[in-house]
Amino acid sequence: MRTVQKEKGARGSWFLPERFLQGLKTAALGRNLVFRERAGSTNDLARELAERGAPEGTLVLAEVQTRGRGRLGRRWRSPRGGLWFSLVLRPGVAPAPLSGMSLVVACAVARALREETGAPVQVRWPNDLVLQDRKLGGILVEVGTGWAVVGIGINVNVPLAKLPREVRDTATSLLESLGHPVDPEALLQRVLVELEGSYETYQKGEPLHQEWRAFSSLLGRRVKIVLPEETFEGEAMDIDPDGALVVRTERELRRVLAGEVKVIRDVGGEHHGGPRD
Ligand code: BT5
Repeated sequence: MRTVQKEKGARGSWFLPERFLQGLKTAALGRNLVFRERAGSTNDLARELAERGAPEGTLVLAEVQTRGRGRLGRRWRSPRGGLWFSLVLRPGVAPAPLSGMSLVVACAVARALREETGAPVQVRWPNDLVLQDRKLGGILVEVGTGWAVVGIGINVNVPLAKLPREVRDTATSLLESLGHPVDPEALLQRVLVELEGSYETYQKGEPLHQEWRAFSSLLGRRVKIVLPEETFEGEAMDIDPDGALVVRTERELRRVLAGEVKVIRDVGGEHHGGPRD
């Protein structure tokens, strides 16, 4: 069943729910749709809906978020021009480590962006979408009893000037990188199709780590890992089937399941932006 919920008086938006649904080629993702021109955080809305029994695939989309969230309570800037949305999922299996789930989503989104725009989007473990090491988007996975909410933010037609300086220095958008605007509706449709495919594979327990490796912006590079209690450096060697980043330090191989990664430039020789394999 297709359901569209749109707030009263919504107008002047690029997003037309009926047209979007007509062109959507998924079985479940996005079929139940909540659209807001302005929301606090689509993840908050989706969590409430999930708690109240919203079906799997429910999509919450906002044109602008006033309280967009990143991980660990960080802010996610969400001006007009971006794609800011969340999906309610109901994984049949106990949710695997969040890094695994983030990677499934991040790679599916990267694949969709590459196919729609040709931009060589990569995934910076565990949840960033990057273009030439600049942050193009991010994934925020949150889980509760019987549900997972996957939040996806993509700087599509966002001029960098619309982002605060501290973000501008490390961010990019498709508009900035390609030099022209991209159709956000077609992009969203494609993201949902790619995501549905990857989610099915993930649900069946089939391996996806070959793709995680291929899309990674980190492998073969010197990185600094920041954990709550310690920080260490090493070479990013691999992403294993659980979604852990394998880092070779001077003494040992370490598996990192969650944490922050910084690429260290100009250390250990050249810097290369492309995937290794
Ligand atoms: C993320 O967190 O990258 C996850 C972002 C998820 C956003 C989506 S939008 C739809 C849904 N609803 C929400 O409320 N959230 C999700 P993290 O790895 O913690 O990165 C956060 C950091 O990215 C911030 O501290 C800034 O440095 C930077 N940042 C903030 N806004 C940005 C933007 N628009 N583009 C690039 N970088 C940004």
